[in-house]
Amino acid sequence: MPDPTIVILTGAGISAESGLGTFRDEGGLWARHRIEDVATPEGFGRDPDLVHRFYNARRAQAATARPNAAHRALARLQAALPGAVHIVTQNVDGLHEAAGAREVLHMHGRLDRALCGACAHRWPAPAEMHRSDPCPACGAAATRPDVVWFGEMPHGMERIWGLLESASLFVAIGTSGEVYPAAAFVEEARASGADTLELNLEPSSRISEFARARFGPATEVVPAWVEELLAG
Ligand code: BJW
Repeated sequence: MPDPTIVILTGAGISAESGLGTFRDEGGLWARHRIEDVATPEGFGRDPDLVHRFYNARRAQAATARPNAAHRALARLQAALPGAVHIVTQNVDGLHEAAGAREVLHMHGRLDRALCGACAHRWPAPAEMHRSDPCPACGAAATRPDVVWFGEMPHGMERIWGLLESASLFVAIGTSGEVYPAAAFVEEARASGADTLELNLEPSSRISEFARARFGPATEVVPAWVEELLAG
């Protein structure tokens, strides 16, 4: 049997029980903030102070959040099957790494990184970022959060498409399937012959694309699935 390649896509739902809000659930971030204002380059261009306030608050919240049983179960799976388990996250928090996961692909960037809009230099974000912060490399006052907004290219796409092509199993955890390109990963994995599994609180908008699904809170369904997989 060829070595397994397990590709796991995570979304905001995996961090919900760590106290971090999701985007599209009732009372989620997009119910309280306009996407056009805080998650587009155009919004940042119009009002950088507003966008920095939004991300400064989220960075502060993420800094106090702790990984939950779902993050820990994925780290355990990765350690138990060296080289076989690839975690691709849309989340900008660092909870996978805090749980011990390695080489997590942050396709939508990270809250704890800053990006210079002038020269593309990246550096560790301070707790609070402001538009007047100079870039440590070029000095420009064009500092922005190193996150991927609508209309921008997510990170690591070549590597991710390559992993999906060789995947034997694709698992999506706690993501609504509303945002591309991540929403298309299940089709790509299926086309490459992978088994596909959704783990979510409730069916996502992509549910019909998955071969199998389990529903419930991530802290319950993810550890249970990992346990079963490792038990063989
Ligand atoms: C639980 C749970 C519990 C709750 N346990 N589960 C028309 C058609 C097709 C595509 C497009 C289109 N028009 C534009 C596009 C492209 C666009 C797009 O997809 N738009 C859609 C709205 C249609 N995409 C892009 O622009 C992307 N870039 C791109 O495509 O580049 C190519 C390109 C570039 C330039 C020119 C041409 C082509 C970039 C997308 C960037 C998304 N950015 C954000 C913000 C990141 C920074 C930040 O965090 O602030 O990423 S938006 C937001 O959505 C964030 C998330 O990562 C992303 C996905 O959200 P997620 O994680 O799925 O969360 P929710 O809230 O949606 O769902 C939560 C889920 O958890 C639910 O299912 C719950 O049930 C579940 N849940 N509690 C388990 N306890």
